[in-house]
Amino acid sequence: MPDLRFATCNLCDSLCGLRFSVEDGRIEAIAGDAEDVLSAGHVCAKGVGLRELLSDPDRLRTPVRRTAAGWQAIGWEEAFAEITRKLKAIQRKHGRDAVGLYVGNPVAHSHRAALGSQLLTAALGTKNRFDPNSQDGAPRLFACWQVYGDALALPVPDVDRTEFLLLLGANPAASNGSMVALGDARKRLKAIVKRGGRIVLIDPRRTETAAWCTQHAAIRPGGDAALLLGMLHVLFAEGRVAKDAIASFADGLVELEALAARFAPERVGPAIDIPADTIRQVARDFGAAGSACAYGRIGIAQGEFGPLASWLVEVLNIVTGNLGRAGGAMFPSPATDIGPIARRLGGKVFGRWRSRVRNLPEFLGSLPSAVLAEEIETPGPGQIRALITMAGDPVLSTPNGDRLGRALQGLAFQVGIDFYLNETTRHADIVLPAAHALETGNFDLLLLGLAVRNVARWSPAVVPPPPGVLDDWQIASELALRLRAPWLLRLGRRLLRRLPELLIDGLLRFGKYRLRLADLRAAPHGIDLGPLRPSRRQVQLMPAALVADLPRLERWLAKERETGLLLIGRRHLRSNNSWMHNLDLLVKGPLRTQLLMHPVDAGRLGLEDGARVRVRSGVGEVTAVLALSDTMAPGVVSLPHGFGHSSAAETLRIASKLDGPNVNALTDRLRIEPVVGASILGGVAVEVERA
Ligand SMILES: Nc1nc2c(c(=O)[nH]1)N[C@H]1C(S)=C(S)[C@@H](COP(=O)(O)OP(=O)(O)OC[C@H]3O[C@@H](n4cnc5c(=O)[nH]c(N)nc54)[C@H](O)[C@@H]3O)O[C@H]1N2
Ligand SMILES: Nc1nc2c(c(=O)[nH]1)N[C@H]1C(S)=C(S)[C@@H](COP(=O)(O)OP(=O)(O)OC[C@H]3O[C@@H](n4cnc5c(=O)[nH]c(N)nc54)[C@H](O)[C@@H]3O)O[C@H]1N2
Ligand code: SF4
Ligand SMILES: [Mo]
Repeated sequence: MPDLRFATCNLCDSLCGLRFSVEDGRIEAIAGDAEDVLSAGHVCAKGVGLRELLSDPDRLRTPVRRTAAGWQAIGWEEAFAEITRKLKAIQRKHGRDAVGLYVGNPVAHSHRAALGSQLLTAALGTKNRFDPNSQDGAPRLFACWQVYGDALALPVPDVDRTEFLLLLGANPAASNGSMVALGDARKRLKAIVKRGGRIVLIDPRRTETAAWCTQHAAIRPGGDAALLLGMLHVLFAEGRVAKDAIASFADGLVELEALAARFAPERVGPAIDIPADTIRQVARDFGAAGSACAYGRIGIAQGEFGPLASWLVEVLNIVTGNLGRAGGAMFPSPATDIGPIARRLGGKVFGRWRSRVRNLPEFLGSLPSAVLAEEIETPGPGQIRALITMAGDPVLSTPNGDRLGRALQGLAFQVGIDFYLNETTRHADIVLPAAHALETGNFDLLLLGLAVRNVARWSPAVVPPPPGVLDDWQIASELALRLRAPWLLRLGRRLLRRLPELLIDGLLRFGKYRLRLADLRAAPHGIDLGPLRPSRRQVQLMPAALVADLPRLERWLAKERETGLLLIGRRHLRSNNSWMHNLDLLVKGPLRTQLLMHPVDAGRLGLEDGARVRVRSGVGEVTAVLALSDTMAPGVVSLPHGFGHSSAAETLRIASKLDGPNVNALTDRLRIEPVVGASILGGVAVEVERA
């Protein structure tokens, strides 16, 4: 008889509770946990694919060293000793900043990896720390910091009660939601329509999510900030702004009204390809709904005006009286509130230091990834000579990634901490294998604070790690202490190993619900702490740092339209950023990496469905298979990111056979929005021709 174990999937923000059948220390089957307090049985193909992930023959199971004769297995002691010696020598000779650190997206879904990466960051003491925020969340985190005074104050849409949801640049039918834990995106969004509510989708592509919505409007890439100003114009002009209700906690209302007055729908409509009448209608519907919430994600964050659009989403929710009320945009009350700690440590979170070559600002402790290659390539004091990557693949996930791949070869020393020898870690001198969260136990510190119900959930280890494999906390804390405080290691690795759980227990005990980790351990399906609670906080509607970027938007609106094609991204349910591509279960079936193009554009270019095409941007070119699709807005084409594994033929034996290019060979590291330094990865001007 197999053992049943319950744990949360940590692959995406959805936080599905899964049921694992375990026999002889191996996972035999995975299903959704029908009793899970948040997801109630939901699981997607990736969650089922966790079984293949853990047993993937290409997964690293021992530290390895790159030699002229290929990869050589080495022991942990040898690996730790060599890494410590090399990093110390480089920092002693060239200063702390000579060692760079890239901490990738999966770290956000594992408390042991997250805490380990923080300790390693502190031990390295380098200004050259990087993470995916500048490709992802930075515009929204910056906007929320400006509006709510706290970069961790992130409201989530109260989807279970809302009457009207406005989705901008999000495709939850593929991503399962982002910066919000929905448990079951499909069920929750479909329920809105089922109970008579509406969902309006703003996206240049009529995506899989459009089928769940009551209305879709195809927007010109980058147009969301202008659209939102057009909507605010209508709401103010028609007296639908809840002025009295918000006056006591919102600053800047008068100035906001004056600003919105300049953006009549008739002015912005032609520039964003959405008719003025549609802008008016969506604004009126939003304002008239009993409750409403706007929610914007990657499509707006990676756009030309990511911070402006992210700011205006918050503003729209606030001025319609939907902030902190049921059915609106609400602040979760998680069992562990890291906000107060972060605030105490925080203070200023932006521009405390700048990048050496291009003078771009730090945000929340990290520099924009777009400067990584130049910081490695450019000689002089402070040059990056050694790099550690932990759970990331910046060669595939950051702009001009192929150039970064070349720059890595000039490093004196590189370390990777990963399951795989991927396009980035394959350049490393030493790669350390990490255990998966299902092999160590996990608490999703971050996403539990962004769930659409207040829930608490501990995930115990489901199976043991492969013999001898350490987890991210063990690896990062060992390195950190060897670098800075080796004497602490003598206190005992047993205590050190348990430290993350002791910390979680402490956070729970001091949290709102006075829980203990033991309470969570005793509740395998999680603890439901109720629906989101109404709350109120002081808001700044017109933050100077964002207002300062409006003239750029005005110029964009006034500018003559280019006629070429604009490239946007796309996600697929069976893929996860740059990985999960080495699992046959997930990648088998039809090709999913084509360049999507509207038939009208293809006709004009004389291209037919299935043709191999060359896609060229200002910085690079790739080839892809063309697929004609009237889901695309004319003038807009789409490619998914995270592919381009062909160079890893020996170490990613399945992924390397996939026919998909590295889309970040086309994105430009110099294309940065000026507010927070985020990369503009959307709306890339490209030319397409037969290859
Ligand atoms: N299956 C799967 N799930 C994932 C991931 C994955 O790779 N695969 N990645 C995870 C991560 S790290 C994240 S951050 C989230 C992201 O989650 P989402 O934000 O939902 O990301 P996408 O699915 O890329 O949806 C972005 C949408 O924006 C549209 N878009 C592009 N440009 C514009 C524009 O200018 N304006 C508007 N309005 N729309 C635009 C695109 O057509 C696309 O449909 O997903 C997470 N979940
Ligand atoms: N053009 C374009 N570029 C994009 C995006 C886009 O939409 N368009 N999206 C951006 C976004 S939103 C993000 S978040 C980034 C993501 O980009 P990255 O930050 O590079 O993250 P991933 O691609 O998820 O990195 C996956 C690596 O982490 C390893 N890994 C997974 N789990 C663990 C773990 O628990 N421990 C360790 N040690 N390793 C682990 C995997 O084996 C894999 O090699 O990409 C960004 N890049
Ligand atoms: S939706 Fe996300 S959390 Fe749920 S099973 Fe799929 S990958 Fe895991
Ligand atoms: Mo992301």
